[in-house]
Amino acid sequence: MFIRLIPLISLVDNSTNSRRAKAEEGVLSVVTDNSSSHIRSVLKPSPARALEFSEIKVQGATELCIVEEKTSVGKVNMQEQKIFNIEELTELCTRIEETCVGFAKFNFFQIVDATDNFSERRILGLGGFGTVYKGQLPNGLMIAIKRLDEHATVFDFDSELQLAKLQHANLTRLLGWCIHGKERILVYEFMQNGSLDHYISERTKGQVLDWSKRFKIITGLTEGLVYLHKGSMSCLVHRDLKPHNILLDYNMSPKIADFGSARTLSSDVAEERTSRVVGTSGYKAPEYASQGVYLLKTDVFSFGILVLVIISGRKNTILNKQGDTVGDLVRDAWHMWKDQRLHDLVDPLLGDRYEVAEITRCAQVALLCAQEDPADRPAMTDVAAMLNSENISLPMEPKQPTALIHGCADRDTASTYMSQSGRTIDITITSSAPMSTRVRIILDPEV
Ligand SMILES: *[C@@H]1O[C@H](CO)[C@@H](O)[C@H](O)[C@H]1NC(C)=O
Ligand SMILES: *[C@@H]1O[C@H](CO)[C@@H](O)[C@H](O)[C@H]1NC(C)=O
Ligand SMILES: *[C@@H]1O[C@H](CO)[C@@H](O)[C@H](O)[C@H]1NC(C)=O
Ligand SMILES: *[C@@H]1O[C@H](CO)[C@@H](O)[C@H](O)[C@H]1NC(C)=O
Ligand SMILES: CC(=O)N[C@H]1CO[C@H](CO)[C@@H](O)[C@@H]1O
Repeated sequence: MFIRLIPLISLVDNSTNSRRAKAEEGVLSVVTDNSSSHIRSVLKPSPARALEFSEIKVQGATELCIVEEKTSVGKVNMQEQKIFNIEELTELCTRIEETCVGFAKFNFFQIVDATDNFSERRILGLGGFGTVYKGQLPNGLMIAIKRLDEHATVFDFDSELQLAKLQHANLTRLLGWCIHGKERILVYEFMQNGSLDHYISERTKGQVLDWSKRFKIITGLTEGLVYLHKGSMSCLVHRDLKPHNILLDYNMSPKIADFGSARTLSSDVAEERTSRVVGTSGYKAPEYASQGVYLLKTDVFSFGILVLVIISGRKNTILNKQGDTVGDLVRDAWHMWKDQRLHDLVDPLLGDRYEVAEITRCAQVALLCAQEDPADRPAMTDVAAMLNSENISLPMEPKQPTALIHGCADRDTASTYMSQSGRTIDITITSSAPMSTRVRIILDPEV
């Protein structure tokens, strides 16, 4: 037997060039680095042992992470293990093309022309699973082209395709697809004003966003999410809402983008569980970050954080070592609300040029959304109603986030999710270190 190790995704700070996944007990030892796409390594004593290893050590994390009760990983969506197959994908795209107006097949040469043969000067950004280029069609229309890299799984492509069926002014439009040899490409409408991230992280640009623009972004996002959760035929949970995934058009109207992590739920109260926790620290809801559980309320949490970030211009930092689940921005905002000094939360760039009633209302609603227990969070339809209401008092009050554990230097929390199907084992390792590593091990019969 051989083991093939393929890094599916690795979000690592740049200083960590090589990561190490090592099973103790001398069963298996594999080292990956930045250059390898896959490594073959001989598996020692018996193949069955490999499936038993329970301890994984990651360089950079100080503690061993224990894979607990790996049989109880919950209801894992089997589609997540699907192996990429080009014919199947082409068939799927063709089928969607037939039913979705405005979704079309692009010729590969059209794409090459539109991007000057994927010129570096055209790169808009690097996403989780590929590179995004700016392109122009012969008729002048500007487009954004996402070229998936070889590590992207069929599922990453599949999830994005869900967007083809959705049409709403506050979601980006998926215009088409192209599969050519190994190339998997998606074509989107182009957004002139880039992502919200730029305006939040670059303080000089933040000046551009006055309160009325920020308020418009908040209400636009609300509308987009109401549609995503309820308005379309299915209940779709985005799972990775953050400023980077909010694009702004020429009017500074927001559009939700990047559906690579989106999942369809069977109903608006359904809960699912995954072994592949994606999403971004500071925006991930506690139930999702710690247990891989996601439901519509998981997006509501991220929305709450987004609103607090838009109001304050601050980041939400999770203090993992002290048992923090919601982040420092939420804690601070809650105390300001309690002490009736929400004005302290407001981005200094806004000066006093804002509507006190509007900002207070947005902050209160955001705090309701960013509560630890999903059951306490309002649904997006309620959020929309609360934001639209003139009434100052809200029907509920946000609960205080649980206290941090002070004193004892808490162990670094690290968690590992493992799921197994047939010949593949997927492992997700999350730790408080600024990295998260996902590996897939495929067992090949000896040749
Ligand atoms: C991997 O990292 C090393 C050390 O930083 C660097 O010298 C090397 O060029 C990198 N390899 C690739 C393929 O990026
Ligand atoms: C585009 O670039 C690739 C590699 O960079 C090259 O092989 C190919 O010939 C180029 N195609 C055109 C049409 O210029
Ligand atoms: C947004 O885009 C429009 C059109 O391209 C441009 O006129 C405007 O200055 C941009 N706004 C910002 C804040 O960059
Ligand atoms: C405002 O909301 C409070 C609490 O829900 C309610 O008691 C009150 O009647 C509402 N006022 C108006 C004018 O709707
Ligand atoms: C359909 C819809 O609700 N579109 C909204 C998207 O967001 C902008 C900006 O907030 C609104 O003006 C649109 O009405």
